[in-house]
Parts: sequence; C-alpha cells; structure tokens
Amino acid sequence: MRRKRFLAPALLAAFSLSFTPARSVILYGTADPAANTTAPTGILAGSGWQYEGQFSAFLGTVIASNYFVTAKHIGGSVGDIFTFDGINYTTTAVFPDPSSDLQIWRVAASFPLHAPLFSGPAGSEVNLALVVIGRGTQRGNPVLVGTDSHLGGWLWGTPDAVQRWGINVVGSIYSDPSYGNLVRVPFDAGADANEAHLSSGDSGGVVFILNTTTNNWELAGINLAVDGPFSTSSSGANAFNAAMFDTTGLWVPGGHAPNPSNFYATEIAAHRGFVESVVMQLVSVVSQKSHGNAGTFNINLPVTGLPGIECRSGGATNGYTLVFTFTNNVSVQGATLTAGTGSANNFTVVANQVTVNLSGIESGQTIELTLINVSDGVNSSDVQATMRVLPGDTNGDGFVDSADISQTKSQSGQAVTGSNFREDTNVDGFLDSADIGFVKSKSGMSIPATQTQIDNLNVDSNLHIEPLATVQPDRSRRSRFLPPRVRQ
Ligand SMILES: [Ca+2]
Ligand SMILES: [Ca+2]
Repeated sequence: MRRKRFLAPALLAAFSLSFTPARSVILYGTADPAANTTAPTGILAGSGWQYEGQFSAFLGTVIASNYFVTAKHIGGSVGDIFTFDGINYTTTAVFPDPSSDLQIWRVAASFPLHAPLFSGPAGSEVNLALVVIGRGTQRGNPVLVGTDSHLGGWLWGTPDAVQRWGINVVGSIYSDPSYGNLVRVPFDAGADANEAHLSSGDSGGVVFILNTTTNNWELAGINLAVDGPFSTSSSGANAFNAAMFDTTGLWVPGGHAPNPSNFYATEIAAHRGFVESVVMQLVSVVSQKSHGNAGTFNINLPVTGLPGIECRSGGATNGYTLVFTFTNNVSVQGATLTAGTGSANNFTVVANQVTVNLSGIESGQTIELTLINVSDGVNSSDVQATMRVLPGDTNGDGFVDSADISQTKSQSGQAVTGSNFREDTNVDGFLDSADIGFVKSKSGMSIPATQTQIDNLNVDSNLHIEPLATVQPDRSRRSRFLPPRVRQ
C-alpha cells in the first residue's frame, strides 16, 4: 500500500522542539519565493484568495458569517486567533468532522464575506481547473531520477511563512478509508508554469474550483496530504519528501510511487452535509413515522459518515417525512430532492423545526433532500439530509436477508418500543406475521454503502494516509537523508 504524508508538521507547536512553521505551494515553473504571493489577477481574479485568513502557521477559509474551515490535523484550541484581512477574530467553538479531516471553527464577530461551497455533485470536480492556496515550503533542490538522472521534481525547500497560489486540474476522486473522499491532483510536467504541488505547511489551505455550471470559483477542498515519502529503494531507505512530476524508479512505502505524485484535499462536496449542519447549528435530522397507536418513532439521519437507513414501508405512496431540528428559529426558502428518485411535496417551518413530506421514494436508493437558503438571522446556508431507503433492512446493514427476518421474528408479539420499532416494518403499531412477511418479500434487496458514484473516477483503493512525523526535520538534518541521486 502506498502512503501519503500529512502536510502539517503534526501537533503544531504543541511541542516547541525544533518546530519550524511551514508554508507554501510549490510551482512547476519557478523556484522564485516571491512568485504568486499576491492575489491572482486576470482570469484568476476572485478565485478564492479573498476568503483566506491566517490560523497559526496555516490557512483557514471563511465559509459563513461566523465560521471558517481548515484541516483537523493541524490542531488548535478554542480561544486561538484567526486573522482575516488584518482583523483578529477569537475562536469560540470548534467542530471536528469525525468522518474526515475537516474542522470548522466558530468566531464571535461576523466576517464581511464568505466563500461559496462547491455546488455541483460530489465527483463532478474531476477534470475541472483549480486554484490551490497554501503556506507550505518554497521549492527546494532538484531531484534527479532514472538511469539517465533526469529532473523528476524538487525537494521541499525552505519554510518561509508566505501565502502562495498555484493552479492545477482535478485528476480523480480518491476514497480513503479513514479520511473519506478526497480530491486527487497530479503534478504534471509542462502543463503550466503555475502548475502546483504541495508540501509541509500547506495543510488547511484550500482548493477553489471553477464550477463550469455556475461559472463561479467555489470552495472544493481543504489541503490534506501528498504522496510520499520517496525512496530509490523498495526498502524505503533514505526517504525524502518532494514534489515529483516524474517518479521513475522511486518507491513510496508499500510500492512503486504514483507517477506523477499527487496532492490530496478533503472533498467539500462529499462532506457538504456536515459543513452545512455546523454552520446552521442543526441539532438533528430524522425520518419520522407514526406507528398506529404505538406512537411516533424516528430514525436518525447522521450528517457525516454513512447515511442512516430507513427500513420501514413507505406505504402506497412510498412516502416519508423528514424532520430537521435547529438550535435557533429558522426561515427556509424551499425544499427539494437533490439526489435520488422521488419528490418533496411540501414543507412546514415551526420555530426551530422544519418538516418535509416526501413521496415516490423507491426502495434501494440513497436520497438527498436539500433545504434551500435556511437562515437563522445571522448565518444562512442550504442544509442537506441524506437517507438510504431500504425497507426490510431492520438491522441497518444495507442488506435485506435472513438476519432481518430473524430479528423481526424475534420481536413478534412484543409491544412496539423505541428499541424494536424498526421491526414494525408496516408501521401499524403491531409486531406480527405481517412484518415478517414484509421483510421476507424484500429479501435480497441491498443498497450501496456509499452514496458517491466513484466507479468511473479512477479510484485507487490501495492508498492510505499516514500522519507526518511529529517534528518537521530541519534543513541540516534533512540533507543527511537525501538519496545519492539528489543533487545538492
Ligand atoms: Ca439487514
Ligand atoms: Ca406491524
């Protein structure tokens, strides 16, 4: 298995050892440390630079009146300062995504502007142009590869604390078991002088993509990792970190190095539900059904990780009801099904609760319901709920099979309660042979574990991410580790 490296000197300055904050995008065309250190202009004007603020040695991106997003693995504590456009904002709360490397911070005062989130479907970023911004290292010494010792890339260079931008194009979506779906970006030779790779310190920086549908630059990724470290030996001896457009003869832990090497950013579109739920202070989303006289029971629909599974019959209309509960009272402009087959018929808003009635929701699919332009008077955003619809899957494992039949049989004759209501599949308030018959009639149905369509996106499922060492090696130490082919 190949490995990737985190882009932050891990644990930040928590241990002040020989920590050197690191900073900025590596460019194919130049090693000039002054290149691309002011906002891009021309066709790249307004491509995201204006939303970036400084958070410790890293970047954060303003995403709402009171919130910014950055990488989780760079750490930080509530009370830390985020500096945006020369003004210091004190962080008052932090919201880590348990299913990805995203971390959202709340501040007390309001930002004057914020970035739009990528509005296309997850996966549609592939082949789109991007601007990447970070505070990683300068470009370092050349790395020569192959038997003819040709230029293959450059070592990570001197950390300089400077914010820099570059450009690139999304190669594919990579689905990581620990960090979720990531935008993979290859470092191609000769593509453009501004073709960019990342290095230590670029973590928390950002990828903006020109959405060809909206014609807007939209926040699409948060910098996370790169391929590496590299070695000229399969044993991994004398490993070094570098931005490589040609990895001929190089290895990474677990196998041959990907060629060219890539950087990876957490895909915003795949984690939109989490981001929106934090910004709008969503308390919960549930699928709610009345079970005859037994009462009303809710299936929780988590905003991150695998979507919840609705296992109950939708009746003659295949109807379901989603209930959103927010911390604050809200207004909502609309409700629409943004993925899956079916329709949102109507919605009601009462104080902090929004109820949406759906129909025509066929079994065996993942649906996404979007509340449009939810506002609590301070922040506003769309809010999503995602639900897997698989009537009969009482144990919620994505399959309707003998395990569900047994589970339903085991409850037959019992009263419907909060712990067995999933087995009342026909929602009549009784657990009996009708439920067993219903589950049997659905046996053999299943639903994909993930909602993202990744089949045609060149996913390499063998990669995995490994944290960077706890202390960033300093320059003198690193040079000792250089392989023989690296020119000093
Ligand atoms: Ca099951
Ligand atoms: Ca029943």
